[in-house]
Amino acid sequence: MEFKLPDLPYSKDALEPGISTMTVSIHYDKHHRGYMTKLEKAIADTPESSKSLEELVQSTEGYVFNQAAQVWNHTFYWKSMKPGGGGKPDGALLEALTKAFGNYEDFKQQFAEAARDEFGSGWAWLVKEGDALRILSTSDAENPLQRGLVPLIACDVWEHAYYLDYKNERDQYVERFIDSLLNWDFAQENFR
Ligand code: MN3
Repeated sequence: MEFKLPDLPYSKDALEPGISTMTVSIHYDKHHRGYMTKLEKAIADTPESSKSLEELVQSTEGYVFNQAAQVWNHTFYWKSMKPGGGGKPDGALLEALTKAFGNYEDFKQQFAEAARDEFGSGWAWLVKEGDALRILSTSDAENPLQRGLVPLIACDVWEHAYYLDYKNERDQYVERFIDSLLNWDFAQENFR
């Protein structure tokens, strides 16, 4: 199947001041698009080229998996943020969050810790396992779909996601992600 890099769900300057136009531009145009280009090249004229992106993520390993999962993860990451995001979810999602973590503040702290403490490059996720929510961190391109989990939110903690704006201060980036960018509407869609 033919892949197309999805458009960003907002303009490149829309996440300012949390994430700069420069970071979004490089991250989307160079990194995200770069994974797509490498994936297309790697699977051209192979049986893999007839699979969907989700199928590739769940059935490949090594180089092809890394490119496919990074395409999928980044598309999910862009949707996990919105201008003027943050705040608390409501309804059933808030109930599930409270059940899993005690309260919103404890969720926030645990998510921030998972994002901060992931050693090297990787991702922090809010996922659904059965009916319960949990926080997961993964290395490199690893992805919750591989483990049969339902991702609700992804935070990219590769250095390219924050280094231009926050230098080595990953925790400041993560705090901004949670407090003013996190798209609870998207989490709610995935929670159903
Ligand atoms: Mn990235």
